[in-house]
Amino acid sequence: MSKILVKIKQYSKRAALIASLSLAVFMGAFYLVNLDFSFLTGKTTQITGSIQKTQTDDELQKRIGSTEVGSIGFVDWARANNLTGANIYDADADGDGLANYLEYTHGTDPNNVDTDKDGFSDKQEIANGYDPDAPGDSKPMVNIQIEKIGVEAPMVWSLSNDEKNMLSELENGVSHFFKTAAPGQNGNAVISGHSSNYIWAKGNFNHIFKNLNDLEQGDTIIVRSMQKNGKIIVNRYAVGDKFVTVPDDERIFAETQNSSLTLSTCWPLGTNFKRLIVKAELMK
Ligand SMILES: [Ca+2]
Ligand SMILES: [Ca+2]
Ligand SMILES: [Ca+2]
Repeated sequence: MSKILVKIKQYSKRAALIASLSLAVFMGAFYLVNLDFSFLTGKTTQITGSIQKTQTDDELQKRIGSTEVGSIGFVDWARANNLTGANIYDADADGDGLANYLEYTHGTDPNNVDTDKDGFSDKQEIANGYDPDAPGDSKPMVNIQIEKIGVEAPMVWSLSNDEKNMLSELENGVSHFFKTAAPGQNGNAVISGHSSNYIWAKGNFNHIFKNLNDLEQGDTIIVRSMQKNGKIIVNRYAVGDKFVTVPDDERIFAETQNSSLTLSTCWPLGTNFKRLIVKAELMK
């Protein structure tokens, strides 16, 4: 091997060593500056800081009552959306009728009247139980939980008052009466569930409300709505009245100013002569 070739080999070895050392120093510096491995894992963080807070701050809590949302904090969200001004919670930046704090709660765009661009404003969708961040007639997935009586069931949105339809819906959970208020909205949300059924009846929810009569004033009912954008809106209701009545008692569907919940089941157990009704109010 000529002397020149040996020298070239030595140089390239040194160059490779310098290159790897520089890369190591660069990676180290990059890590120190970013303190973040997301460039390795491919994960990106949209807004640094209080990601995935489960509790909203006190000011927001006053407005949303018992509702909880898992999300970034309101302040970070407001900053990311360029919301400024004194009345930042109650202001309505895009004029769609939905105050900023409600846009935050539902994960909608506070600077856009119609987040999912389906022709219906964010406010119209929420007031009618539709998912404001999923186009068309998509509704959030809703689940009802009443720990005291062991209830944990999906809520099926009825598309009509047809009894046959409702019976088939009750195979998949509890049933939300057509055109009654959406959970969490102002008005009366009416939900029915089986207390008993024929032993050959299909489905896993044939006795879901069999212990409804054990509920007492002040007991908690939790209704969770899950939007397509991942927002889970948790509404807590406190039990008020409870009574047994005929199926067409107008008190069952009576409208309310505030957000209320009416649970209905056939009564006495094993019959469908009467209804056991439990009324609850959204906790503030
Ligand atoms: Ca708005
Ligand atoms: Ca909006
Ligand atoms: Ca819309």
